[in-house]
Amino acid sequence: MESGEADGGGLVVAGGQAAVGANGSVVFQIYRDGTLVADSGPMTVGQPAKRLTADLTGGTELRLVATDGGNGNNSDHADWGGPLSTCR
Ligand SMILES: [Ca+2]
Repeated sequence: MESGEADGGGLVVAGGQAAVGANGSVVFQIYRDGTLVADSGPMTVGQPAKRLTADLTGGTELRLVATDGGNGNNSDHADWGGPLSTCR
């Protein structure tokens, strides 16, 4: 996902769900200006979606990242659902 502005402070809430295949595993992360501000931890197939919340105050760039969970990308599939940002 491309960057978004959080001028003057903001909050992002996003859900993530993994993965296709028995061996699939991913990690969802939110970065504010290159700093990790939320991390789902490892997620595997069959787990319910997790909601991540991050404070974007003072940030100028938001990145939503899905990694391979540290074990390669075999069978990995990651979906971000309904990212929502708010300004205060
Ligand atoms: Ca993986």
